[in-house]
Amino acid sequence: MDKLSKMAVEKNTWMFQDHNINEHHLTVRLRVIWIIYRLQWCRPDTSSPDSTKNEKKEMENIERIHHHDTKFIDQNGHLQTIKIPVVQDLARLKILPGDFIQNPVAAHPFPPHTFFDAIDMAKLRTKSGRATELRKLASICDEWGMFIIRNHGLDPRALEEVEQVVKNFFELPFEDKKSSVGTYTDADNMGYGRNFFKSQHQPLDWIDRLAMKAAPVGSTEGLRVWPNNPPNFRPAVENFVEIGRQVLDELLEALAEAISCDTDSFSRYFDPDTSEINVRVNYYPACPRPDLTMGLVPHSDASALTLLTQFGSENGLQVLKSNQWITVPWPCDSLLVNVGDLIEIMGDGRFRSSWHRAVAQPDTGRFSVALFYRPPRGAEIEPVSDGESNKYKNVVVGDYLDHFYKLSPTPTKQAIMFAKFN
Ligand SMILES: O=C(O)CCC(=O)C(=O)O
Ligand SMILES: [Fe+2]
Repeated sequence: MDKLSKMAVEKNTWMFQDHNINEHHLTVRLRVIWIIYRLQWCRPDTSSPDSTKNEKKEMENIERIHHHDTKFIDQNGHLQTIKIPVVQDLARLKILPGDFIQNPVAAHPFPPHTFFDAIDMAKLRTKSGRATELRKLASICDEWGMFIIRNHGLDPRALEEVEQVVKNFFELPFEDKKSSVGTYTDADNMGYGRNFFKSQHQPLDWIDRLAMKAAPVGSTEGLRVWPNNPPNFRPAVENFVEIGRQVLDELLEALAEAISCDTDSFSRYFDPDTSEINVRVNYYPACPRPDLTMGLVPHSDASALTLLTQFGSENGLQVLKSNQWITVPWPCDSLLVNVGDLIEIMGDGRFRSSWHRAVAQPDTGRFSVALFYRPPRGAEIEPVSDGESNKYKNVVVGDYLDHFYKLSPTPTKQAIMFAKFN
């Protein structure tokens, strides 16, 4: 039996243990044998007179699934390529392969919504309203590590255009998507394909994604990073990046003021010509069993701030809060800002980056578009100080990013330890 199939069988066996079913019971034994026979595919039970027909259909379906050639650096430092099924195809066929199942099964319910006040950027921009809004900002960040913004002034048509080009891109046939974006020869996690991938033993996320470097301008010239189809993809996303950057710059100042630091304490590391903005489009197609898999595994962002818009569904983002995963009550018509690890370092821990994840939905697809904003790689961050000894070290952005990506994904928030004094 090949490794993938063996992993799937182990995972399916796990499901039975998890549900406390007596493994010695005859029916369970039969079922395990049946799963072994079906190897890696986890699908609704097809033990019926039609099963041979279903098996045949299943084999035909499997042949219709495209694969991403996913590159990663193995433990010996060698560049490897592995084929991973395109989730959009799996969704169309309503199948969840065993290697998308979390082990142990991440039986995550969809926790109840809680109230999540939004930061009113219009008030933040007034002399009289700023102080109140700053207090709110500090308190929401403290509680959630992320916040919603409203009245931000971003042209709604610009956001609609982003939604349109993203949907148009993912509606293209697989081969057109591939040829629209081009291929990548390294493992820098850019382009159309899989999310960050580290090892063959890692459960796969229910996600197809498209990632580009949007700033500094010119960072991807010569590389076919931007889709050329739909033709207005790049201008629409670049426009979002530029107007999003203005809001992020304002928020960097507001966050510093919110903890009574100099206004430029965070913004001083940024430079319009050299700061980086990476764009990641996350697509979580409707999933036949969202309770068994994960859209995007738990992580913090390796940014200073991340600006996010979403469409398709509202219930995909969860944040760890008091050791419980909570669905973020984030309406589609507002934008969300995530505090990233670099702000945690800049603020000497006064702000904590959020530990968050995304789950797929049973009957609707969901998209999010994230702008990851950070200083240039060469910038050295010196955490703010209140006269006491600092909790975080001076860190060069590029060193932190190298460490973050070498370590990730991790089950808990570990990368940040790199920047902390013990
Ligand atoms: O899909 C989402 O809402 C979250 C995406 C995210 O966390 C990321 O791209 O880093
Ligand atoms: Fe994230």
